[in-house]
Amino acid sequence: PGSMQDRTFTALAEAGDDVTVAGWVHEVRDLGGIAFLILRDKAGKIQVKFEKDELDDELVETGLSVHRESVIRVSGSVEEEPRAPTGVEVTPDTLEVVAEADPELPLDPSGKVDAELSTRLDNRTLDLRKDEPKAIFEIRAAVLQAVREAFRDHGSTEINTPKIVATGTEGGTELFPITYFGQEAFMNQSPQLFKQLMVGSGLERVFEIGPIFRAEEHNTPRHLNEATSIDFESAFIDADGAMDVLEAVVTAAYEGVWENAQPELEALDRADDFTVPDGEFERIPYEEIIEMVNATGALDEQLVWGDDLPTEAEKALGEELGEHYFITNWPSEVKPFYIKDTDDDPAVSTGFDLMHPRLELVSGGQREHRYEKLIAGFEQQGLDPEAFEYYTKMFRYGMPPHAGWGLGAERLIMTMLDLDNIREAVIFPRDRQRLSP
Ligand code: ATP
Ligand code: AMO
Repeated sequence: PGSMQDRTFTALAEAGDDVTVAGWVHEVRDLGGIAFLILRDKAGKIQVKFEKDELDDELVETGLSVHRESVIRVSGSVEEEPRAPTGVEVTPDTLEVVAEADPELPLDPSGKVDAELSTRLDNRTLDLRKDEPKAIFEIRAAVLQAVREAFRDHGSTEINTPKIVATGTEGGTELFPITYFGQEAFMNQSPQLFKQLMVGSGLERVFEIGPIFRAEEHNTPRHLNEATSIDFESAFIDADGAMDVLEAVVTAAYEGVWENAQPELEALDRADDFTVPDGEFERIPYEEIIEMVNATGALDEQLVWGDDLPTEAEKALGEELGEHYFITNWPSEVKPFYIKDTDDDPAVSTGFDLMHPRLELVSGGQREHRYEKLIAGFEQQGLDPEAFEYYTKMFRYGMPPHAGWGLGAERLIMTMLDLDNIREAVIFPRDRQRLSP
């Protein structure tokens, strides 16, 4: 047994090489005089050939009795073999069982037997031995890398804000309370207030990719209790400026996947119909959206100004528009205290959402940066401005106009890959029923 480093990935084994490969027993096929073992690793699979007459009996016995999904290490010579799945095969000199797997597995990583999502989530280690689920997380990594690069290209600094906080920001009912050395505290719902505080600092333009926690009571295919939020906030831009950056970031995410994750798109059977957006999404004021929804006739009752969009309305719009679109200028009353009203009409806000035809991806807007107006906004929403003093105080020391948004990473991946359930985009999702693993 050598060190783990001196193994070769299966995909790099070429005819003529002497290699050591290590990985999982994907399959064993015993044809009598000859038998094959398919060994799988991160990079792919390779066939190991057992010509029983030619090999040491003990080696053959070990290789053919090992249970599926055990970890083995094989050293041998690689030869060309057109009938082998990858065109080459290994004739083993030594074979070592590194870690034996139980004969009974809770799910079948070879993918021959389908498993329920809950079984898959309970056994993610085995589940992510399969190409499709594994591809989702390689793509997720490509998305986050592209997003980071796009933010950097836009002069934005990555920050990390606290996840144990003293106040909520997105409505009091969805907070997870915790105790913090005898004091009331909460899991953070959004980095909203902290990212805003940073636009008034010397950093000016910031982004964060981090967890948000929401005590959503309902169990839906598009809500998580712990999600990953991609947040942006910048000094000296308005809502349109924030939407420009959002278009660039979302487009970069699609481009990054297209350029760096082709094999994974193929594994998910998405390579043929994957389209990178053209970088501009239609910006439609809420007022027009209401008319559009009413004109579809999809709802039993007509929407009126001030209504939130029911799911059926989002669905009808998605079908009509067929691609990403913005809903801008939401009524002020449905948006949180930190969203600025338009200058012309205090009933109309600068708040916007980015919609995917299937669901909402992003909320954002220009922020109220004027101290007196901010305090008045708290009072209007029945919040005690004193509890937020750590935040409001800084608006007295030079807070520039600013805008930003929050994009749910899992919703981005879910819509990009057309996944049915948002849980597919999280390795270990948190929902009403699921606290472990
Ligand atoms: P719009 O009217 O669409 O908001 P603008 O050209 O009027 O655009 P300004 O608010 O005048 O934009 O801001 C000037 C420019 O500086 C903008 O393009 C904005 O993106 C950029 N900017 C603002 N803050 C930063 C920063 N911290 N780092 C880099 N660029 C920044
Ligand atoms: P909002 O509450 O709309 O806005 O959240 C922003 C985005 O985060 C995602 N998201 C979720 N994803 C999965 N499960 C959830 N329970 C969940 N909740 C939210 C969605 C949503 O569009 N502070 C503002 C943003 C801002 O104005 O900058 C905010 O949190 O994709």
